[in-house]
Amino acid sequence: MRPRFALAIAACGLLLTGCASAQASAPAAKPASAKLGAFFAEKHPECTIVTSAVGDVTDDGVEDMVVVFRDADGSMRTLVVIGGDTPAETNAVPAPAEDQRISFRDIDKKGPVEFIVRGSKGSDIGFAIYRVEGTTLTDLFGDNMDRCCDSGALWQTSAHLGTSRLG
Ligand SMILES: [Ca+2]
Repeated sequence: MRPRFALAIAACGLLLTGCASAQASAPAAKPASAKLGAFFAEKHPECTIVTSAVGDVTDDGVEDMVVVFRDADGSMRTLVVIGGDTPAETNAVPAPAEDQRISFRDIDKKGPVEFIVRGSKGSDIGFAIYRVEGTTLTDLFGDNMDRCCDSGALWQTSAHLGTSRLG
């Protein structure tokens, strides 16, 4: 009776240990955002990331990062850092001035997944739906973005960020 009891305790301990180590190795999805965030920071030291979200928006199984950032001139923009062995990035588009939020949504039920950037400027609230095609960030639909983003001057200054791909 006694040895059996000891065996049961040992088996139980083994199970618990196994379970504990499995839990410890589970949350390991962070490196993608760290790598993509570092790529952005290195490429645009003059810009500040306001918010970002990681998801595969190019439908290749590799995580990408949607970045809302403040440019050197103080204007808000959105671009996507495309994940891969050599990261790339899309063109930048105007982003809402305040309270920016990014969410992923499969609008058309086929890849790649679309994403929504919403936000405000004062009492104006707006949003836009985007899709990445190649390295181009395409604005599919939006509402009130012209009122919650900064003025048209940003469209011109965004040209220097343009579509750029390394390698
Ligand atoms: Ca991807």
